[in-house]
Amino acid sequence: MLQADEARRPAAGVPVSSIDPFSIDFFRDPHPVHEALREAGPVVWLEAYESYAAARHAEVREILGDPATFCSRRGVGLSDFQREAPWRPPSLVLERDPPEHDRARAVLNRALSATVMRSLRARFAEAAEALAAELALRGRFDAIADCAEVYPMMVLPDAVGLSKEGREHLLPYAATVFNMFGPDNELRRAALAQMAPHVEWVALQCKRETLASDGIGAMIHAAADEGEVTRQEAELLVRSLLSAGFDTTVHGVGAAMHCLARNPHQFAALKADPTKARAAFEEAVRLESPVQTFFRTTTRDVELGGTPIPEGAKVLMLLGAANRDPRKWPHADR
Ligand code: 8QM
Repeated sequence: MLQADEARRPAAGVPVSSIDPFSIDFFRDPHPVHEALREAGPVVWLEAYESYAAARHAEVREILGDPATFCSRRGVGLSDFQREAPWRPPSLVLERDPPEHDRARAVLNRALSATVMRSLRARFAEAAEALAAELALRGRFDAIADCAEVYPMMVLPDAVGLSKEGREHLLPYAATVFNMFGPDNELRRAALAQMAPHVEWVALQCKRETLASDGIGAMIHAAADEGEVTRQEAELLVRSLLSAGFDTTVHGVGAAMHCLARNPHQFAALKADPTKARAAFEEAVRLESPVQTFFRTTTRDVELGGTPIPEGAKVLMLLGAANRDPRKWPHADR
């Protein structure tokens, strides 16, 4: 194990980058920066954050496949929960490792099972068709504000069983959660400054008394009745749905429309064969990666892509860069 001081510098020969993958400038046009980070090496040292970064598909897969070495329980943002207190009680699925992760995940899996999805399908399809018909009548619409942000709100809150009151907190809450993963920059400070009312509303929504008795939230609380999780754990699992279910859906739907609008031949091919919808959506989330980055924290000294990484290091996975790695897909941008 290295001394704290040594851990703040990479081993000799590790490419060093001054790129800031959390700056507004970077977000404006991430793809050239992603390419630069991929080409710099299998593992890069980000001097701005004193952390490692992996932008290639192979290394990102290796990290994701080895939670014992690259753990989530010390936080999947830049902040190391072993050094800094988390801003909210850690998520039981996102910020846990096996085997604790799997116990919580099993409860969520049941609440989100194929059977449950089938029971929601008709309502979800009806809402999609109604929205599409309305937007088609308009002739011209904003694909994000008028569709990607609207559709999840038409179906998900009712499916979870949230109260009608206060649903406008959902997207700001999700934005807060995502911005809090980042470094102490203006985005994170702005998130901190405005989060209180959203956090308060979400906490109330997670309670069994608030949730409708026939929704996904109630199904999670049923696992507490069985003694599988505690009441408090059930509330945290509902919180996971409210943290991760909306924003990612907005970005997934947005990505799909963005890609189809810019690739008219692909749009025509999809219209000619709608059974390709699932593949088209998968390809859209590969190209646009609704979740762009997560960190892991090393639990031991390890070698990744030939690079030695000490215990207790934060390692940034650039999922959006890995998803366009030409080593994995020869025409990754297409
Ligand atoms: C990101 O459990 C949670 O609170 C949570 C889980 C996943 C995310 C964010 C929060 C992947 C969408």
